[in-house]
Amino acid sequence: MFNLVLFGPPGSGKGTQSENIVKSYQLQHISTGDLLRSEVSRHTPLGTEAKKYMDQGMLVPDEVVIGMISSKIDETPDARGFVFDGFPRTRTQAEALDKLLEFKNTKIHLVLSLEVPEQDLIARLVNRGITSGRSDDNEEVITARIKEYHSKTEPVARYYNEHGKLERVPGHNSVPDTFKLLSKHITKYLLPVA
Ligand code: B4P
Repeated sequence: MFNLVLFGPPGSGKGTQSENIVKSYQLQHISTGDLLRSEVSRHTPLGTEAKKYMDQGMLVPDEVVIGMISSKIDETPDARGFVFDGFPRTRTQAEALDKLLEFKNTKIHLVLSLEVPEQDLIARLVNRGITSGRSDDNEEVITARIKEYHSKTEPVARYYNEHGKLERVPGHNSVPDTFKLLSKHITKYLLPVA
């Protein structure tokens, strides 16, 4: 089993690149953003709670997200591996993920951090907001999301760096060029299937 964390600020391309990675390497994709948006659109109690935070650009509480991840991993016990997209976003989530995976006799093998200048992040997300209908893709909420990233999520990169798992990858190039850079790191562990 090979488990990858795709890390980076809002709009760095985690969702975009995850799609390519899961196709090429036949891995399971777990995106906490997608899972939360699905709960919101189905008006579940979890979704109603999460929406309050997401609409303000704040992180959803750790216990909500960790519970969701645990049941998602259990859905595909025979997976070749997982791509965690947008998770972990706090040190508490990172420690919880390590424990969950240890319990399943596996671990995080690699963390790829997409590095993109802040002005590009804002431009991408504002642009997406024009068509996405996402309530968190307007300039005010985007600024709050980036602030939340610096205060709560950046420490996760330090955590993985201390464990020797972090690789920083430039993410400001085109989608295919960025995918090539990410693939260089992944193929040290796993060969592409497609
Ligand atoms: P997410 O859904 O994870 O979204 P994101 O960080 O904004 O986007 P991502 O980095 O995936 O960018 P994307 O590829 O889409 O989070 C949304 C919210 O959910 C959070 O704010 C939080 O409230 C909550 N949440 C999620 N996970 C959580 C957790 N673990 N704990 C607590 N709360 C959590 O790309 C963005 C845009 O850029 C797209 O339009 C794309 O087309 C474009 N793009 C991508 N790559 C490009 C490139 N190379 N060049 C040009 N444009 C590019």
